[in-house]
Amino acid sequence: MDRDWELFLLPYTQTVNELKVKLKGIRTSYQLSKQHGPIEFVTGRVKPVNSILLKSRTRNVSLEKLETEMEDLAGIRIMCPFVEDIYDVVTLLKNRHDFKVVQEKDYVTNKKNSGYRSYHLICEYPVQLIDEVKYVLVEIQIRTLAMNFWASIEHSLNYKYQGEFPHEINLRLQKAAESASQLDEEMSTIREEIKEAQSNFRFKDGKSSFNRNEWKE
Ligand code: 0O2
Ligand code: 0O2
Repeated sequence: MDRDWELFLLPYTQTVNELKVKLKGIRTSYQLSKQHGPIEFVTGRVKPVNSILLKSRTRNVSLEKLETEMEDLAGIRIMCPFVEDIYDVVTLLKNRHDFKVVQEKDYVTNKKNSGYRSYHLICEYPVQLIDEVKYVLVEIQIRTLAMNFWASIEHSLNYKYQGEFPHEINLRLQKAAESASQLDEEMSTIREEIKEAQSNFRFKDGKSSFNRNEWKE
C-alpha cells in the first residue's frame, strides 16, 4: 500500500504535542502552588514508521487497521518521583474531561515476566483537525524514575538481541528489575519517615521549631 505517512501520522503528532503541553501544565501548577508534584517530567513520541511496519508484521495487524489496532502510534510517558504518585496521576487523568480512558493495564502491581513495571492507560483523544474532530488512540505510560531507568536500558539492549535475550541475561534483567522495585520501596519509606518527623515540627514565622507540646502535661 502506498501511504503518505506524514499525512497519516499528522493527527498523532498533534495529539502528542497537545498532551505534552497539558501535562507539563499540571507539573507547573504543582510547582507554583508549592505542593508535592506527582509529575517529574513528561516525554512523548510518535511511533517511527519502521517500528510501525515491524510491529504490524510481528503482531499481524493489517495496515488498514492501524488506527484501531495499534494503540501506541501516539505515546506519552509520565515519570513520577514515587510509586504512590503513579496512582495519583492515574486518578487525575481519569477525571479529565478532554479525553477518555478506554483501557488500563497495571503492570506496577502485576509486573510483566521480563520484570517490566509501568501503568498504561489507553486513551481516546479528540484532536481538532482543519474541518473535523478525529478520535485517536494514545498510550500513556506512567512510571517512576527507577522503572524508567530499567525499561529504557532493557529496551535499548533488546535491540541488540532482537527481542530474544539469552536465558541468563533474562534472569539478570529480572533481578535488576527487582532491585529497581526495592529502590522505589525504600524511597517511599524514607519519604514517609521524613513526613512523620516533619509533623513533629511546628512552623512559626516561616521557621520550623521542634514541637515540644508532646512534653507538656
Ligand atoms: P524541562 O524544563 O527540562 O522539564 P520536548 O519536545 O523537549 O518537550 P520530548 O522530545 O518528548 O520533549 O522528550 P525529551 O526531549 O526526551 O524530554 C522531554 C523533557 O523531559 C525535557 O524537558 C527533558 O529535560 C526532560 N527529561 C528527559 N529525561 C529526563 C531525566 O532523566 N530526568 C529529568 N528530570 N528530566 C528529563 P523539557 O520539557 O524540555 O523542559
Ligand atoms: P516501543 O515504542 O518500541 O516501546 P499486549 O498485547 O497487551 O500483551 P502490547 O500490545 O505489546 O501487549 O502492549 P503492552 O505490553 O501493554 O505495552 C507495550 C509497550 O509497553 C511497549 O511498546 C513498550 O514501550 C512497553 N513495554 C512492554 N513490555 C516491556 C518490556 O518488557 N520492556 C520494556 N522496556 N518495555 C516494555 P512497544 O510496542 O515495544 O514499542
